[in-house]
Amino acid sequence: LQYHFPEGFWWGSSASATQTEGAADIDGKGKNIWDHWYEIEPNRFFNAVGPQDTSQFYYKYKEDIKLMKEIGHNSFRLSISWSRMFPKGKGEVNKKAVDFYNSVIDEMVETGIEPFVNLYHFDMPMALQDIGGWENRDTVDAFEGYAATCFQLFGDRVAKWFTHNEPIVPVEGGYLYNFHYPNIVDFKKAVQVGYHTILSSAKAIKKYRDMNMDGKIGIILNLTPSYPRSQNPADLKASKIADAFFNRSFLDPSVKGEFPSDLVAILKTEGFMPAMAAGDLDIIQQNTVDLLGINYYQPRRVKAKEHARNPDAPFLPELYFDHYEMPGRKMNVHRGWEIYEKGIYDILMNVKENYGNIECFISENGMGVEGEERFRDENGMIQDDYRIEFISEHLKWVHKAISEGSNVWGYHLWTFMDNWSWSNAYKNRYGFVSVNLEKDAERTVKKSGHWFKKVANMNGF
Ligand code: BGP
Repeated sequence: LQYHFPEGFWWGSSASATQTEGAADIDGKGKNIWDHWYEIEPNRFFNAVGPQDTSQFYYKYKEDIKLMKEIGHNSFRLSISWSRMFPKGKGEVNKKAVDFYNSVIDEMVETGIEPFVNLYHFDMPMALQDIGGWENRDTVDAFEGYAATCFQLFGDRVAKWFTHNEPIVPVEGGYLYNFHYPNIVDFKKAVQVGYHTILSSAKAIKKYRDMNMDGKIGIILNLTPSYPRSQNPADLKASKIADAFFNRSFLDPSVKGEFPSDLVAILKTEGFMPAMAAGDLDIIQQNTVDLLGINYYQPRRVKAKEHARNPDAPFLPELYFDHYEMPGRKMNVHRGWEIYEKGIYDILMNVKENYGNIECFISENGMGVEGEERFRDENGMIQDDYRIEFISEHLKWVHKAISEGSNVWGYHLWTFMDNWSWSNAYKNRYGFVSVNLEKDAERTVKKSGHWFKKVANMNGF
């Protein structure tokens, strides 16, 4: 083996409730923002396919968990649907939801796949969105209650918890760049939403520890290493500001318990400091994560601002920098994202050097490809060699980081099986396993799934 990984490395994949379960209005589940948005604007979604048409994990989880085992998984990350557990976001827990998650978790444990459970993956219950969602501090309390219920009900079998997946994405999508509900542009609200999310994470972590649970709790962040166009001071400065807005904004409070001072200075100058209550900052400071999940897809390339600021334009972080397209960059054309494998190593080294080398793992990395059916061979297998190359090129850099002392403990692909994606629906396919939407969501393992099995079983490649 050229690339050998440490004993006990977590091999697996990740997914989320809204993207896989289906059964969106069944067994007492309440609506979340995606159900609602689809109802009022179905054409926003690729081919007008909404979250009720996902891969039917709700019905097929037993088969799926068997398949996970078959392709070498020792762990799998799922999320709990808040609006399935609490149809109104709080109040009485939905017994059918408890039965479902109990059964999924039991099945995983019996099969030998460690459940990594995330509490919030973009899916605000509509009843709470109606009072402002994360804009409203009451949602922080509701989240704490929901989290405590999950710890209580499932914590005997789940030893790895995550409060949020990519908490910056609902801020960007919902309040800055128009790709999540409520789909407005309002930086003041964006900051409040981000702040409440961080507070909710710290409060859930505190709850977990107060309840003396036996396990670890963390957060999953999408980190986009910020690279300047050149080493000119102006480019370097722009890149550092972009890093503050998009990485350190959530990484610093989650791991260090404090907000980055350069970001706070900008928020103060611009008049965007969020409303806070006495004691909040202590809670954030005292309840940092045990474990960090890192989602990595693409870098962020940045250059100094080239045009003067338009005082009439709504405030966006881009007032402080411009995006930069590096000539000759490698692209995933289906998603429009740059592929830069070394980025994963740079993140891990940054976490090692500047974040106390906290225990971490790659919680998402992957390649969405449109029209994969054309790669299906006569035996029915999708020959996704590009995915194998994508994964192995990233794993090489993870391996190098380990050899230089990084405390990284796993690699989860996004995603296990092709699933429904926020606004892109089923356009791009990411899975180790393909899902045939025309044929009762029939699953077939792709070449990458068979390859991954070998990697996981040999602990390297
Ligand atoms: C991450 C999300 C996932 C997943 C993935 C791929 O940001 O955590 O939920 O969707 O990106 O992105 P997309 O589906 O938009 O192509």
